[in-house]
Amino acid sequence: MERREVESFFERASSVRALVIGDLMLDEYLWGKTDRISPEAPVQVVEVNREDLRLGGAGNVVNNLVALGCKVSVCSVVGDDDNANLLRGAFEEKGVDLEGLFHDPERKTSKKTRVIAANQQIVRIDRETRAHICDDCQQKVLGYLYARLGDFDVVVVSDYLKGVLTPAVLEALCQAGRTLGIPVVVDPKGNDYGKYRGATLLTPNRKEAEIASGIAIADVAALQQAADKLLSELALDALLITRSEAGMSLFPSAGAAVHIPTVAREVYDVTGAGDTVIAVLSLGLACGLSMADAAWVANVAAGIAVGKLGTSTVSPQEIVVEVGHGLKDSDSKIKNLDVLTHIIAQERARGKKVVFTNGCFDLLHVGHVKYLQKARELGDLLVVGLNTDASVKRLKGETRPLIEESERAHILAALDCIDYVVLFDEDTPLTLIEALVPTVLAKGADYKIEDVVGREVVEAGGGRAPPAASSTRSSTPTEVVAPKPLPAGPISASYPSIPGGTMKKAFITGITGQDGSYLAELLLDKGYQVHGMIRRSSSFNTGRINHIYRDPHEAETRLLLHYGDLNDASSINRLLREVRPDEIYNLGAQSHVRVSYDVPEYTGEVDALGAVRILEGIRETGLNTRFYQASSSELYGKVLETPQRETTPFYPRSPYACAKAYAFYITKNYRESYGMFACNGILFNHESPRRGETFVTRKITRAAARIRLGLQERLYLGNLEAKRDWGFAGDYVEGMWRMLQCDQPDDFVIATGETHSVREFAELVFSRHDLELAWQGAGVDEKGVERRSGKVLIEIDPRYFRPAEVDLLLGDSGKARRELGWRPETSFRELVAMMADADLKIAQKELRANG
Ligand code: NAP
Ligand code: G4F
Repeated sequence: MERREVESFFERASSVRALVIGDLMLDEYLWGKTDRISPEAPVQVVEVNREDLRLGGAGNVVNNLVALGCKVSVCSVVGDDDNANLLRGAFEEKGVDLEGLFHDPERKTSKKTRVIAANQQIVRIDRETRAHICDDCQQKVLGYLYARLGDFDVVVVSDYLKGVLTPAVLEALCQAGRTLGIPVVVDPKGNDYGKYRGATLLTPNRKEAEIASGIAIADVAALQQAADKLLSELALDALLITRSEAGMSLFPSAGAAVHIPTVAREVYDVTGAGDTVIAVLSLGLACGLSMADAAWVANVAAGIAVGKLGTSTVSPQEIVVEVGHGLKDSDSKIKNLDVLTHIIAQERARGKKVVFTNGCFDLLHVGHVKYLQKARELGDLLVVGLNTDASVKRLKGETRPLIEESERAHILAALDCIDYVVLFDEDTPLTLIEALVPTVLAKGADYKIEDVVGREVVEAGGGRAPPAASSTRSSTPTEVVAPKPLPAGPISASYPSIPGGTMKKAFITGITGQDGSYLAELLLDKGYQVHGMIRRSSSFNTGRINHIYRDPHEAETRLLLHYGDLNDASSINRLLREVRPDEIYNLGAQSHVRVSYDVPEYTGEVDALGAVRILEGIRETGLNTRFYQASSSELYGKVLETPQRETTPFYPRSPYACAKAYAFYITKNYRESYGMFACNGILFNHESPRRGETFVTRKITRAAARIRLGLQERLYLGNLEAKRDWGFAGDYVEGMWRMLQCDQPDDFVIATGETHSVREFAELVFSRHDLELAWQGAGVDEKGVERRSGKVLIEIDPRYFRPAEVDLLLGDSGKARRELGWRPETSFRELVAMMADADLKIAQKELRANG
């Protein structure tokens, strides 16, 4: 579907009348913390500090339809209690018609209370009646349906097996729907689908379809078989099977199946996505879309829903925006301000730098194009505000413009460097700038900075004062203003100058490691002279930095390596005296948690005492050096709070974490005792194609690629349930550097705010190689089996279990985001893809080398 079609589809939504019939519920969430066991019984005591009440069950479908803009009526039976009043109140607030909502004093209104502490659901308390509604209520429901069904454009059936949808109600509904030509769309439950016979469309998920059809769905052929069986047995018009990350498949009773791949970019929360699917799908059918088109839009909506935490609805604007992303043709680049405001808000939330410029662009010439290309280089996307014909006339006189606005917009949109074009009718683009709040304003060099319209808006949004224009050419704009590379606040304006020159000197321990190599690249890029400490080894260990290393005899070499060891204070002191660095990054460590159990004393020597050796060295040599200590999320260990932040207490769980805890506190102690500029970066797991091959992510990406090419049979793993907040190492070294540029030293968490299990990581990586995993067995006997071939690809080896495990890490990097302007740029899925693809290339090389 074209974006315009999707837009016009939603324009029709406000005239759609939808009936939702089914089991209504209240979902109550009690959030709290737990740090003690009750003296009364061996159970946790939860101190509740937040409560939340939401519409659940069929109520969430109502939520979704309301968010999409339709008029919604509800038909259901609830109790005659306080919870029923709460439900009524919530619906009335949304303008939902409740004529079909009946009360039975003998029933309890369904309420599910979930108690959640430390990100874990501890208990769920259900208060509900699960019996069929009484005869009297059934008559009321049937009476309502017979009287009102003809008023609706679509009926959505949301069944949770709580008793509203009796066989008699369903039969009457499906029959009347057919007679009146009203689509009846069912989200089914249970094993017996016979009661849905005659409905228009059913939307089971893969597992539900498997159970209902009695056919194991291991591949697309089995999926088709199951669909055929259900379609013919239930006399449906179509069946839509949702398949999680594999997308969804639509099986019309006549015609070929349509398989729609998922469009989810990042999956945070799948709860409620099914309700979004059925709501969008039903709206589509009510508006006269074909089943395939309605399913396509529902799939886009599902992709958005799973990318959100805690909210279960999706707005038409979000869907239009998402469709626009997929169709970046020149036409789709031209937006109205409402839609663009939404897009830009999302892009900014993703950390993208948005550049804005404006003009009449009548008779586009090469000067314009060069200027626009330069402007685009200042950020991640460029928005052009284009004066309408009327505003050009006012500004330039009656004879202008020579080219009318829609043509000018299309010419601009055809340029690669432009991402969006938006027309404005006012004399200045201030309204646009206020709505979009771009990160960078670009203007021609002939403008005086103080005259740039919207400058204050950008600065208030965090931008910096623009530099003075250096060019005076007026017809060819070349100068740009108001870049926002770093937040103005914490970045030191008075960075100490380096005696004898302006080039800053950094000293990195652990430069041959993953982080060391990315940090060295970053600092060289920033113009630093970089000194790295390396250990003498019988074989080369500089593989990760070979690409940036130059012969020191060459002129202008800025990367210099020195032998030394964190276990050898004399080497550290000598190097500090010789190099006299402005910044030290202490990344050197025995960094493997599992290995730290094998070499606990050595780990303490390097990871704990190594840090104090450097701090003492700085103190003794009297250098004014800034110090970064590579602290770790492992310090949180058996977590006492989720998400973990700077104030969360530590609970280290391994010799590695204990050693890092010492290094953390000694860094803080030298800061407080001697006023040293010393910072701890509490970094959560970060990975990359350069990650050591025995850390779990790299172990998986490497093995999956080798298995794909037949170089390896199987992968042995430990605890599949462990969850980590995995980011990209290339993003994280920027955070280290930013910490040392602050006015005051401090400690910062660096994390993505997303957590995933080892199992999930493995599934994604193998699926990237077209190897879909199914899990069989449990505990140490669990196996990851390839669905198609039935081959065992993953087994558990208890050797990789840890004596004490860190189960869940999830970081809150709010402080770093606010005070350092740092944020992760790479999503979890991008990281997985990057690592999987890099290891595939290595495996292909290996295969070629093996002949
Ligand atoms: P890595 O790849 O294992 O690199 C460790 C580096 O330390 C290597 O260059 C290693 O040199 C060096 N090293 C080991 N023992 C040394 C010694 N006795 N003297 C001097 N150098 C020594 O680790 P990484 O992933 O880059 O992590 C960098 C730092 O961040 C480590 O301190 C780690 O504990 C910490 N950290 C990492 C993460 C993460 O997820 N990656 C998260 C939080 C904290 P060789 O090449 O000679 O072995
Ligand atoms: O990849 P891992 O070895 O990393 P871990 O233990 O989280 O430590 C890494 O991150 C820390 C930051 O939190 C750093 F401080 C530290 O230096 C290092 O970079 O293991 C991740 C999880 C663990 O729970 C582990 O039990 O994966 C589980 N796992 C399951 N099977 C495995 C395996 N880990 C490894 N290494 N190998 C396995 O076969």
